[in-house]
Amino acid sequence: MTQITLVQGDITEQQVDAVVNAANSSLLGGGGVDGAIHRRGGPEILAECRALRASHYGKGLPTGRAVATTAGRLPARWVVHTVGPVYRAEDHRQRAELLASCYRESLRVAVGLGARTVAFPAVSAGIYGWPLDDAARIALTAVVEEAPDLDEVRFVLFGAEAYASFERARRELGEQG
Ligand code: AR6
Repeated sequence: MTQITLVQGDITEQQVDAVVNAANSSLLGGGGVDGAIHRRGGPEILAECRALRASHYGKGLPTGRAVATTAGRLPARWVVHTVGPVYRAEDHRQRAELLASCYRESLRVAVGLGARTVAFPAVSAGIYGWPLDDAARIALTAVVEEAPDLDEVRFVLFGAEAYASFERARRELGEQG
């Protein structure tokens, strides 16, 4: 059974097979986790992203999808880039489904590569504005429902507030199940 762990820290420092990047559909980098991954991982990741754009995603990687590159100088083997939805209260249900899809698709890509350990940030919960408690609930539910064949899925939360949200969500989901 896949172990789900929560840690407070920096995703670029995780020694796991695959780290997930909260990217945007251009795949050409940005701020937040995306900026940190490209900065620490070096230019090899961006070069692969450009190649993927040219070969498959000329119009950009759609929201809710995921695609992998190598991890450059990061202590991981692969980066799985996924595009979260921007938060908007109006069509919450549809956007929440896209956020869940980011987790499912990233897990499928990672399992397809042969990864045993995968680290996620709180996708969409930064620049894309998703409220942390809700983002945490969606993330944990998606991973539990997908039930991937992995040893560990690690959520790497940047700061005490994000960590507390995930801990609360895990407790609540555990009580339901
Ligand atoms: N390690 C772990 N978590 C981090 C790190 C880090 N090094 N840095 C930030 N976080 P965000 P999004 C947290 O904004 O909301 C980019 O420009 C952060 O505190 O990285 O999906 C992309 O190119 C927050 O809790 O991603 C897109 O344009 C969470 O990671 C856009 O931002 C996600 O925040 C995507 O926005």
